[in-house]
Amino acid sequence: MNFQKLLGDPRIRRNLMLGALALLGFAIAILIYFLFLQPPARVSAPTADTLRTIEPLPQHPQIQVYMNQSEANYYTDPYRNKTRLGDNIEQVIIDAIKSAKRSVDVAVQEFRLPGIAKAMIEKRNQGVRVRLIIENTYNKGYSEYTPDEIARFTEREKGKYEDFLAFADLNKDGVISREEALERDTIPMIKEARLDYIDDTADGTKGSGLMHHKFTIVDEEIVLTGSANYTMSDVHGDAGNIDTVGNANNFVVIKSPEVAKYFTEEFNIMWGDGPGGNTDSRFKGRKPHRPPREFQVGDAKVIVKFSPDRRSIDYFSTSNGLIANTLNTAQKSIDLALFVFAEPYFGNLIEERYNQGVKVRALVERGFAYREYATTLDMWGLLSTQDCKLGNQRPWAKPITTVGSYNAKKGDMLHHKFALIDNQTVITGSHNWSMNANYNNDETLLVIRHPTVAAHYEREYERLFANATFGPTQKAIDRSPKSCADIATATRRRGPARTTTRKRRERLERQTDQATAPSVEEANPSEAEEAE
Ligand SMILES: [Ca+2]
Ligand SMILES: [Ca+2]
Repeated sequence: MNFQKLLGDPRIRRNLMLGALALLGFAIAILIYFLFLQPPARVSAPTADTLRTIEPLPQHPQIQVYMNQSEANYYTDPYRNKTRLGDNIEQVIIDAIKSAKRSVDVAVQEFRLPGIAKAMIEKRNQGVRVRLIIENTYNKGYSEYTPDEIARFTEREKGKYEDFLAFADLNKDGVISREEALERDTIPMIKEARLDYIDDTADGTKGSGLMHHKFTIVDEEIVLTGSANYTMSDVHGDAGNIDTVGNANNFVVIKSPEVAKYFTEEFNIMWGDGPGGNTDSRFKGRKPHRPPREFQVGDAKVIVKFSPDRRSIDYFSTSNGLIANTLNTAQKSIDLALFVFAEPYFGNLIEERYNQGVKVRALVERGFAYREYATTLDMWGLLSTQDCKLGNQRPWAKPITTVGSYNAKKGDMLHHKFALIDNQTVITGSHNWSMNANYNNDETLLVIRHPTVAAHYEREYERLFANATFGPTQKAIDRSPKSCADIATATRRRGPARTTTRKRRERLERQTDQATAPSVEEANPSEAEEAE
């Protein structure tokens, strides 16, 4: 039987044809699989399915809490397209703005999130009254700097500028076009849209001190506030560093017309008659003193205090006084998660509570925890320069081991300003635990009493505490003053702090209060005297 003869047989020919077709179909199927169906070879970011999440906690009906590093939720950051654990604080703000029927008032130190800017512009275009107050230091879009100005940037500013380029240069040609600026640079965006906004020079001053608020009011019914500025680094993470997930921040949404009206009052004092017109805006010490105001929000208590106060005001009527009074109520536990801790008087109070059997834990951003002025030093039994300066000179007699710093991802910081007392009461807001916040800046301080609200802070605290480093660094020990007399001598040799120029003092103050902690190594000894 030869081959020719085989092919001549119609049955065999048909079988061969069928076999070839089957082979061809199989080949096509494999081709389709490889071209279209195969999962991507490089899994660059975790997907929602691969992220480990824990059960979300119940929310209080009128006071919702969000944490941008929460492990009970995940989202995809719309700018870096990174899927990560956390609550999307920007989206919470956008959704609230989109729900507005009458008004949107935003007072935020630094405003750089385009999604929020777009939502505000859209609302304004629909006829809703939209107003914005920012800190004058940030009243310039990065795309608005001239090459000369960029060349004069400090290292830190250069870093921020690089992040902006990574964020805004959408077609990666090394240049920020007008179109790109209007997509990613909020200040040109709001100028182009002619959105009503002012900064803290609207009172006719040069804007000394910080307009440090971080709140949004919608329809004078809902207040959204917390520790986060409206920036990539405080909310999602740096554009130039995909590994970052944003500084650890907390955020609350309070649905209460009474609370919202009180925030609107604060906003209106700063706003005056708005852009142009009279210089009737009032910021910082020009605002009237208002003692803490207590509100009943459902079954929760909320105390609101706006900083700053003049130094002539009785300490216990100031924001720091409210913190002190609240710390004094502690019966079981005090947990601190603070960006800055430079208030030795709180150190004394907490030590007294500790001596009464209250459990004390403190986590401070590592860029500030080991500074000479930090109250963490006091808790470690070391003298701090701030302690000396206030004539306190009282480091803890029995130093504790539960004081340290949170090991944030490189590039991220602990930016909270919260305390949790007896797992029932939360102190939070924009107000850093410093004299500077109390006397120089526009700040929000909140005290919230409710277990459902407190549970969110407790969970966040345990997360932070599980990934922390405790005790002072050797450098901090070496550098801490051995006696306050040493500091007085050193100060005389250098010349008193008061002789520094106002400009320099303001710069140092800003360094202390912004989300810009230089590394411990960079700490400038002369900064210590100015740390308040
Ligand atoms: Ca470009
Ligand atoms: Ca200012």
